[in-house]
Amino acid sequence: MITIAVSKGRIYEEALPLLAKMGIQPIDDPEKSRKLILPTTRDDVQLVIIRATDVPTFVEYGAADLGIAGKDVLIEHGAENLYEPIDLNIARCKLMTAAHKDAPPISGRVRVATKYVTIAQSYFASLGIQAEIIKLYGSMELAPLVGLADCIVDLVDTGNTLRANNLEPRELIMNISSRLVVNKASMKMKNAVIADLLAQFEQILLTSAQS
Ligand code: PRT
Ligand code: MG
Repeated sequence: MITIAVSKGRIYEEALPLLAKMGIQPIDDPEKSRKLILPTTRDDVQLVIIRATDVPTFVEYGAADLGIAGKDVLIEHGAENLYEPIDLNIARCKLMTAAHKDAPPISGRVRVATKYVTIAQSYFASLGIQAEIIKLYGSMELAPLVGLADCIVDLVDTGNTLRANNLEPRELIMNISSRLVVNKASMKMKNAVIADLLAQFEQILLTSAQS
């Protein structure tokens, strides 16, 4: 059995068409069903539905053979213990700094609210900016509005969330997309099946890039 870890929401929605092209279609809809393990139309493949930030952990420990996770999550978690063979180019967005639209440019000493503590720390260090990082688990946009932080580090797609809160994007830290990750032991022990799945993923990405 091959277990693939995926999170609900945007990654699942964008991964589904790719998986379908490989003949892997979940029997239940995870947005409706409460099941956390979803059998698929391929007898030897099942999906486990978990939080986006938990995907690297499940794959690292071999609880899932494969996983789909955002580059943001992989960097923040540390992905040395995983293989990351394929950029699936889905769930794309930008990791950026953002601040109140009337706030001065970021400089000197700053307070930064984010859930990406590790990325933010090394980003500001690389610029020689002294940053005090405040870890939040959500609603980062609120922090500058209530005086908790001077700026935030967060994902931006359309920019609507920032705009709705009188914030504006400032500096691009990195472009983000979702990656296929593989457990290192599975890669050896289940090599034939996994190599075949990787080749199928690559073929599908190639075909969709050409069309
Ligand atoms: O939601 P939950 O707390 O369960 O977990 P999560 O937020 O980690 O999961 P999810 O499904 O929201 O995001 C999973 C992955 O999708 C992330 O790790 C990214 O790699 C990727 N992704 C792509 C995004 C976005 N685009 C995105 N826009 N993740 C989050 N957002 C959020 C962003 O944080 C901000 O709140 O959407 C808002 C901004 O969107 P715009 O369009 O208003 O700019
Ligand atoms: Mg979310």
